Amino acid sequence: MSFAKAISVAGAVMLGTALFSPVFAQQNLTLKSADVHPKGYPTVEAVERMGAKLEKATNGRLKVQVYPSMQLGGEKEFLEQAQVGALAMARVSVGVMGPVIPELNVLNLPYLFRDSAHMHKVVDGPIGDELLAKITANDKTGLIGIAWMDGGARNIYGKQRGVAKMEDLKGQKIRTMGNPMFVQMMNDMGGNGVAMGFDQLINGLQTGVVDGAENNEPSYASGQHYNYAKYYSLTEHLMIPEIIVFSKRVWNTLSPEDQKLVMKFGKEAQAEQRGLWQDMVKKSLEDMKANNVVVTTVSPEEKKRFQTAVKPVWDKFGAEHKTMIERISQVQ
Ligand code: BDP
Repeated sequence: MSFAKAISVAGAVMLGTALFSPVFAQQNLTLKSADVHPKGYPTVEAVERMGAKLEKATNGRLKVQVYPSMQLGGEKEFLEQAQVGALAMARVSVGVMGPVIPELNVLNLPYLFRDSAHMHKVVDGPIGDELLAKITANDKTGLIGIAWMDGGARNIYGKQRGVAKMEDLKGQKIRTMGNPMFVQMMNDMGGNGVAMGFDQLINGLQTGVVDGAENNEPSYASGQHYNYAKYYSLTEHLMIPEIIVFSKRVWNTLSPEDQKLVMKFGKEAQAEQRGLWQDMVKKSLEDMKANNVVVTTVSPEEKKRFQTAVKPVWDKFGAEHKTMIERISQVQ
């Protein structure tokens, strides 16, 4: 073979390589991910484990670096950063995703799920897959839906007193996540809803901008919110799944093989996080006890009253989700 021919063959091979096995298949990349929770929290741990698997499967080519503890701000900021590709992944609550992906807002309706098992069944099944696909299909948001995480049930906590009935919420300013649905929900439940980022909450409690908030035991305990609000009441008004989203900008630089790995390990993270969650709830209850938290139970009758009280939220925000609500209620 002449020298010139050899060069042109090499060129054709290189061109072929460029066309058929994209250069991005071999890139080294550290995928940045963010979470409001600290290291050791079930969602942080699950994403770190997902990263370790990804690193092993790609011989160190792909790594995940989780930025915990609101180092990168609150969840609204995470979504913005993922949209522009500054973050590859974000673990956020569906609470903040609702206003961004309208189809997901159905999961934010108060007292939607009968119990945790119902919620798990829904997100693990076809409805869960369908809703993740809605994120990916949404052109405006620039996000890919990867996996669901457990967030237990949310309960109200405050500085002044426990909430055994609606009247106990009177005059209390209660922080909710930034979603108009929750502000109205809190107002309907008898308090005054104040939307605020999780990253603003401790300051809000300290300065008296709010008298309380609502969250699951792990968020309350790991954030040591009992230092500012000791009364924790089991209203269980929301059972909001959490979610891992991926930046489309970063996604499009990954080879199809790498994309498959991210999806696969994401699904595994979803299953693994559930066990971590159970342990964390137990640990959080112990921590709350050790810190003299006053836990108030809510009788089934009073829970019924709360459910009736939030009907206007369903009328206003649920109407567009009628079919999905029906499908969710049929999941056994
Ligand atoms: C926690 C969620 C977290 C939310 C937070 C909140 O894990 O994603 O940011 O609640 O209330 O339970 O903002």
